[in-house]
Amino acid sequence: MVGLATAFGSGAMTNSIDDIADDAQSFFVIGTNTTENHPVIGMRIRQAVRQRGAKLIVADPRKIDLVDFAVLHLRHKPGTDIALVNGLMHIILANGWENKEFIKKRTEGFDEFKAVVDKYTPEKVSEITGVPLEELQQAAEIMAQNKPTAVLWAMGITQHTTGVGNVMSLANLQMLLGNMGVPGGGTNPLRGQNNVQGACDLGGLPNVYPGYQKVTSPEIRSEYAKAWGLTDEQLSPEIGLTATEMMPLAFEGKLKAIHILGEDPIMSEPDTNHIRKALETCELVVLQEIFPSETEPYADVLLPGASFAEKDGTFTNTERRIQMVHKAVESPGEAKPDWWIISELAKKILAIGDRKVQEADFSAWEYQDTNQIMEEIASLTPIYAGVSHQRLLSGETLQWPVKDKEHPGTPILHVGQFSRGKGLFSPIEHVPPAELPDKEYPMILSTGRVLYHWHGGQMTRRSKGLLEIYPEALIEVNDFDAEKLGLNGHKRVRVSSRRGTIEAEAMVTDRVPPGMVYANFHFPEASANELTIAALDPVAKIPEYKVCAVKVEAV
Ligand SMILES: Nc1nc2c(c(=O)[nH]1)N[C@H]1C(S)=C(S)[C@@H](COP(=O)(O)OP(=O)(O)OC[C@H]3O[C@@H](n4cnc5c(=O)[nH]c(N)nc54)[C@H](O)[C@@H]3O)O[C@H]1N2
Ligand SMILES: Nc1nc2c(c(=O)[nH]1)N[C@H]1C(S)=C(S)[C@@H](COP(=O)(O)OP(=O)(O)OC[C@H]3O[C@@H](n4cnc5c(=O)[nH]c(N)nc54)[C@H](O)[C@@H]3O)O[C@H]1N2
Ligand SMILES: [Mo]
Repeated sequence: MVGLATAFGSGAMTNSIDDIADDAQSFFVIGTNTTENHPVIGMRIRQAVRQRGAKLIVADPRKIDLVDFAVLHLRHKPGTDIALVNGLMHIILANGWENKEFIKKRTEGFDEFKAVVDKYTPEKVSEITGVPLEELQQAAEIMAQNKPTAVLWAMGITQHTTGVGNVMSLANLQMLLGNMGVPGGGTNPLRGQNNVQGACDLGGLPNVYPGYQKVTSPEIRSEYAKAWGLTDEQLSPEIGLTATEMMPLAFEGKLKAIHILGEDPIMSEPDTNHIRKALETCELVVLQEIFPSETEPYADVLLPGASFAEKDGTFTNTERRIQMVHKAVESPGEAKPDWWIISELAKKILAIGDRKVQEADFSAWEYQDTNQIMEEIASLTPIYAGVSHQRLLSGETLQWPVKDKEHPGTPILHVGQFSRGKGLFSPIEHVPPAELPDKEYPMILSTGRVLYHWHGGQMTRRSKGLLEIYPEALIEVNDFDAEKLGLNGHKRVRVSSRRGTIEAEAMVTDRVPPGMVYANFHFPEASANELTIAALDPVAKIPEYKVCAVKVEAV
């Protein structure tokens, strides 16, 4: 999955779990179902509310569990976050609650930004979002009177065609209130996969080398070419493709081979029918997996990877903390650590490739262990420059940037100064989602997770205990809609979009508002992605998993 840049640089939590939990006077939890998807952080928020009276505002179309702990639940329409946040900032400015000194000293672009926010009057915002005027006023007041506010978000903010704009709006809000670079504040995207932060940090994005260094920079390219025994020309100066751009190209027959590592696109990419055809059309599909996933039938070659419990290395968690993992059990069969498979593959490609390869190229791929890989990372990645297995093993807990071997790491980013110098305010306008309900498809589908399962469920559907608790996909339907659909007694529903149809049991609940259903993508027999739309954010290329139009019928 692609990362999202903010006004300050890389997409990462600016603050740490501890300082947020201990020092935030208020929380703005927007588009994160924290207790189900980040249970440790969810627990710390609940404790902060109960034990020291921190004020919690939840902004989520669904009545998630944290709402029980909130002083205010803003139940806005899906895909209206920019309007909502602009509205809150409008009220903050109208009351003079902004941090004038912070804005003057540490930011730029304020006037252009303010010109846009001025247009988002409470009345206009209430109309777009469906949030009552008093609640908008209350939310702005709570944030102004309980500083600092920690802003936390996850996929409810990013998985939209306006994902980048949503994130930038939240950055605007925190700069306006002067909540950056202080304990208990910050912009905090809660990262998802155990090592998605590490994967992004170390170049698992199409536009950057490790440490968010641009592939388009000739100096950076030269540095990497030298380290890897290549000429500059052997490294592409062009930005590559994201996963969501590869699939349409495979579908058109323009992308001929794909190597899928630790992803199950048949379950997790939007519009499954489209993905099936894309993988069928692709001439070579290599799948590097720990289980025969739903994508396995489309693979020409399977490369068995070792699971997290069967290898050594580091994972970087959501608060930029680099942590060691150790091999606990032997891998079954022929499974090998992913790094080993990749380096063997690289050597084979170099050997048969038509580039004039010298012996030196191979040595760049001769790793003995992950300790040696970390040494290379440190030598080429400024934010990891001081990281070593030795330091981690001696008990140091390092959060990047770790600038050198003596540097203690950085629990809070942007103290005193932003990495780009001044923080940039961005004028952001509300744009509606790509597909809204109409006569034929009158309801909104939103998709996401439940506590008991993990994405396509390859791991969690193999766990007996979890399957006992949550054995099949449930679709959340509001009581009001259930009655309209004639669901009394029956519980099965058919949900259709322009792209596909699923059938599953309904869970009749006020967790979803009227007019909206919520489905997960944990079960192949009723996966939400049969229905979702592959509309992308133009910058981050993230799909709009959180909004599409559907028809719901009782069966
Ligand atoms: N149990 C479990 N935990 C997980 C995962 C898992 O599969 N299972 N996956 C991990 C991964 S990779 C990730 S990325 C994270 C995801 O963590 P979350 O983002 O918390 O997960 P989602 O279930 O997608 O929930 C998104 C929330 O956004 C809300 N939402 C939907 N549309 C909108 C909108 O337009 N605006 C706003 N403000 N909110 C909206 C939804 O109602 C929901 O509460 O979870 C991680 N943790
Ligand atoms: N509708 C809808 N779709 C979504 C989302 C949503 O909210 N709604 N969320 C999106 C998000 S945020 C995410 S992160 C994706 C997640 O989607 P995926 O990345 O596809 O899901 P996972 O189940 O986390 O992992 C995929 C596979 O990795 C394998 N695996 C696990 N460990 C290892 C390992 O060490 N090595 C190797 N080689 N393989 C391993 C597992 O067996 C699994 O089959 O889904 C996205 N899709
Ligand atoms: Mo994710």
